[in-house]
Amino acid sequence: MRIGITCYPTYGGSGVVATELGLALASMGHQVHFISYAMPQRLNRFVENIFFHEVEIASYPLFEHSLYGLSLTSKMLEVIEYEKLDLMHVHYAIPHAVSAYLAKQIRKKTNKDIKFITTLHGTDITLMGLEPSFMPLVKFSIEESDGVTAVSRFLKEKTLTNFNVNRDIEVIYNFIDTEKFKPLDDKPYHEKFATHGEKILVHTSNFRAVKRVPDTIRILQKVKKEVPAKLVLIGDGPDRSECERLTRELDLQKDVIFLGKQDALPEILNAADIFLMPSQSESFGLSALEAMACGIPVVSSSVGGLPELIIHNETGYIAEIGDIDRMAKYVIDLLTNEKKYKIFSKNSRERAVKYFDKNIIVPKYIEYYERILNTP
Ligand code: GMT
Repeated sequence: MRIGITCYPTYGGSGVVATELGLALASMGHQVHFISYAMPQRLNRFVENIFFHEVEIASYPLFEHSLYGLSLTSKMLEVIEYEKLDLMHVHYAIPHAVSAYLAKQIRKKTNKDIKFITTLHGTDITLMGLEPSFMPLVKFSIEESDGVTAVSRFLKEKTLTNFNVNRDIEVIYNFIDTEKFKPLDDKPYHEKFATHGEKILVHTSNFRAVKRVPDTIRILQKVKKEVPAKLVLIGDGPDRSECERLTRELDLQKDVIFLGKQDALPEILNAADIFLMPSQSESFGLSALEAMACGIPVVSSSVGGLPELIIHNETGYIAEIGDIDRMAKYVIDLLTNEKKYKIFSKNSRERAVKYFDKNIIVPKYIEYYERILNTP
């Protein structure tokens, strides 16, 4: 197949899923054309069967604000026509699904068609999509997509109820390469972080309010009262300054390590003992899955799709949003019970391999593409 993929190219889960999907499809011989305003983060090398088409953003004194959605439609039309695409797959509804819809309508005018599939990832449904100004547009683009997938059962249900849509939505979970994300015998960074043999807590995100990163620092403060521990924070975003301020306020500068954005995730995750995900909202929790595949138990909030990924009392623990006392208690429990820790670690890895490996999930996307292409 010749597939066009549009996603946000930045350090977020939807971009990661789209890029890894494109890479997997290309390795199977499909031709994949990424269409976005920048090269997706994980696409930083030459790969056979992968092509990148940059959306140029028109500038003109009259256009005080970017016309990205329209420029994207124009680029989609060009790539669909000249690269003879069979299908467009857009990730994150706003504005990608609307741009694809427009491209489809424009092609129809010349008696040509292009089918497009929209994958809903999270805040396009649970946060941004609910803004009154966006809501009708998101609802419309979901209804008009030829196919729609959601990354968890939770997200599918939210879409059907929040937007009052009546259509099929296929649940296709996030996936990872469990050969890349795996427990390593050699843990090169563990001693660098744990200079005095401390336990290591890790969190990785884009530091948006929805991730509740300050909770991880407060959890560390409580854990440290019982177990020597440090917190490694990976990623960057709007809440980082507040997190650095909180770290100073709690006098934890020596115990919280801000790494910023990092590429060597499997190696860094392998330095960890526990992964924290205290999110306000989380449709799936890709970064928790990455940790689980490395054999790191996760302590998280009970929101969204997290209970579909993390099995309470088997692969980790789940607590109410903001219940940092309970989350800290769970962390201490795991860090002070070696036998239990080993079982949770093994369960985490096994669950990631059995249910969320790319070799299990990518074929589900291909089957779905074929189903949509074969639907009249
Ligand atoms: O919805 C977002 O915040 C955007 C998205 C991203 O690009 O970071 O994250 C979502 O998509 C991921 C991949 O499907 C999911 O694993 C994340 O749980 C989800 N984030 C939220 O729901 C907050």
